[in-house]
Amino acid sequence: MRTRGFVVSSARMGIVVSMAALFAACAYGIDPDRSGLEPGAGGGGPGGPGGGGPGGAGGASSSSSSASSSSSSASSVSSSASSSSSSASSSSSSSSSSSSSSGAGGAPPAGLHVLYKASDTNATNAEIKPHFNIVNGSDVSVPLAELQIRYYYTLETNGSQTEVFHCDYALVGCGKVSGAFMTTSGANADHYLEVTFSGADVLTPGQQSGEIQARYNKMDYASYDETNDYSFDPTKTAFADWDKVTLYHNGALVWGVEP
Ligand SMILES: [Ca+2]
Ligand SMILES: [Ca+2]
Repeated sequence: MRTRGFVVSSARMGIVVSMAALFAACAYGIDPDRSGLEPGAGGGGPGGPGGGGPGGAGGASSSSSSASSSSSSASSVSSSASSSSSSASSSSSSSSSSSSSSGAGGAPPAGLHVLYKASDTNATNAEIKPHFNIVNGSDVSVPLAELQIRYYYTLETNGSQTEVFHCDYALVGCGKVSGAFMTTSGANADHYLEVTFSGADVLTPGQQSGEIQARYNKMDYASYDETNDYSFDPTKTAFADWDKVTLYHNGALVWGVEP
């Protein structure tokens, strides 16, 4: 009984051992699978994040490009804002943009003109006060120093024949504005005041010089008679185009009609 029982038991042991071996084999067989999954899981890992990454990156880049496009539209707004501010400052500090200018030897830029205003409408007193505002209606930047304004009149023979120029105000600064008196001939004109500019200010397309308030008188403050002056128009008490005030670019007529 004991022996048989032992045999049986040993046989059972054998079964147990063989089953243990099977389990061990199975367990061993699973290991490779597991090790195979690991690369798979590893591949899936990188694949997931990798595929998601680029996709996410693409989404991110599209959102960033839309962000950049909105920022570029923002910059265009700011550049237009800066251009409007530069036009507001009327060429006071735009010397750095003096790149394009009109060719020195080329045709004068078309579209430049000068606005005129009669600040003193009394035609028979001792002062003449023409105010000007140059408008760059051309498509190129023009250095202010390349422009000249002429205001024509007849100089009465009473009193001093020497005249004195004053700049009462100029947006660009009166230090950059000069006035000279020249003789000429024509209907209602034997003299003209020529206003010239110095400095590096540039009028970009569409920009204005801003107000230039000129005034002049005879040395002894003898009276003028402006009723016979070519450029005088007492009806223009606000800035307006006036073709009897002429504008030149490097000495070439670009606006107005000479007497
Ligand atoms: Ca006057
Ligand atoms: Ca006169």
